[in-house]
Amino acid sequence: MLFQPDIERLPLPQLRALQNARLKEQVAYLAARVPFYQRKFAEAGINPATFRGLEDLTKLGFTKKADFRDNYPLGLFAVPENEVARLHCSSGTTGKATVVGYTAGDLAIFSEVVARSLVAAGCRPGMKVQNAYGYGLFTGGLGLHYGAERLGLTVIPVSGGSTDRQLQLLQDFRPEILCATPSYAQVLAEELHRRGIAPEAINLKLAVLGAEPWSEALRTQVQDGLHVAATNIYGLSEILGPGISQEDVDERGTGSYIWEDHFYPEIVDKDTGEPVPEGQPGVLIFTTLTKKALPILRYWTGDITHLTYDHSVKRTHVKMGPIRGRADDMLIIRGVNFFPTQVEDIISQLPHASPHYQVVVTRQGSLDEVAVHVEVAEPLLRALGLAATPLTATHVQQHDALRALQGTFAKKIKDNIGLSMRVFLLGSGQLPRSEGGKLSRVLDRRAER
Ligand code: DLL
Repeated sequence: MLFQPDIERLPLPQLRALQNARLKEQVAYLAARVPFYQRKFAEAGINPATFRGLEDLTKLGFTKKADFRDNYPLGLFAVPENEVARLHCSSGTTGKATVVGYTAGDLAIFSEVVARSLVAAGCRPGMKVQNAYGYGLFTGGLGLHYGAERLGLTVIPVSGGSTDRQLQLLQDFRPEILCATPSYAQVLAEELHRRGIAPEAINLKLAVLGAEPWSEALRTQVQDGLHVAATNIYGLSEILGPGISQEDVDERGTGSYIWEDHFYPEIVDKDTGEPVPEGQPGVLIFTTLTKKALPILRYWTGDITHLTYDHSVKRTHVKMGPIRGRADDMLIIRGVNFFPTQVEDIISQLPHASPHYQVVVTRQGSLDEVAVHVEVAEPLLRALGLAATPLTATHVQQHDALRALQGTFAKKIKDNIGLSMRVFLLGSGQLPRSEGGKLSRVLDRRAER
């Protein structure tokens, strides 16, 4: 399976006709099977028998994370349990997990769109891939695994973590492709450098990075450090998992193609829910067009981005920009709006800070207070003999390099964002991660008093 022009270059009128037909089928299917959607159709005054397709879609409200929680565990499923071939959970770190499921047919589509994504990333049958996404309930590990097998790659299913072993395998098995979160790819690049292993001593050529927001600065660091072309892969469990959109290796920096034959995207205003014009930022919404176990209409991802059609490129499918933050992550602190990714941009300019950070907002009296917790980069910790111990305020007081990092960081935040934030330095791995290896970038504790 390689580039598929009949799907990826389908002229827009035909793509719309395909989406329309599939959406009508999906609505009729849900109307016959899922009480949650039967109620939603009734509330919106939609008669599934006369539903016209895309033009009627916006009459329907959104499906939100809370709807999964209210129907925990399998209340939104459209098939009996014995037709569910696999279950996964999304990586939420608070409350009940979001449970998602797939029929055997859904899994075939999952593999197909991941394989298609890997082709766009530059992967070709016969190459080897080191898959450092977490295996388990997280969709990243198994999602990339089966997509890679479908494409005809040799898979090294190492999962996340164990940096020593990752580096060993990179040298011994010589894979051309690394699949990992961008922050972990950066850890590997730094470790390679620290151990004096030349990027040429390994055989990597491509990195397929996703599952968390990342910046162009991080792309440069990973590309330079590992000698790879790094592309973005995006997805979410509620809609499928990885493979909903993917950047083309020759069009890096111009957005990721959304596989529109399976997922219909919209961008809406985060306050009004109304559609916004092409190119404008808003909340990304997805409707599944072909899923059978858990079809979802108008899912509110909470991710902020924009969509653009670019007719001069390889494919007709729409491109999404990078995720600039989440609707529920945009913070208003003492009247200043800011996205945690602004903190990330500053961190990427600080050589002694790692990309692992967390913004914590609390309220003291009537004033909002913001603290940024950031893990110090490993090389500095090692140089100070602090690699194995949790970092405390006393350590920071004792070492000039740590005090300087703390001071510079706080000053840059004040200068660039216009807010004073307290900066706390931590040792590596001290911030809590979810099973998928992800960090919640924001803890908003203002309501907890
Ligand atoms: O993270 C699926 C995935 C696995 C994607 C491996 C790519 C690679 P969830 O755990 O359900 O699924 O988390 C979904 O992660 O709504 C975004 O906020 C964020 N996210 C995923 N990919 C990207 C990306 C997987 N490329 C949530 N850039 C999504 C920015 C991303 N954010």
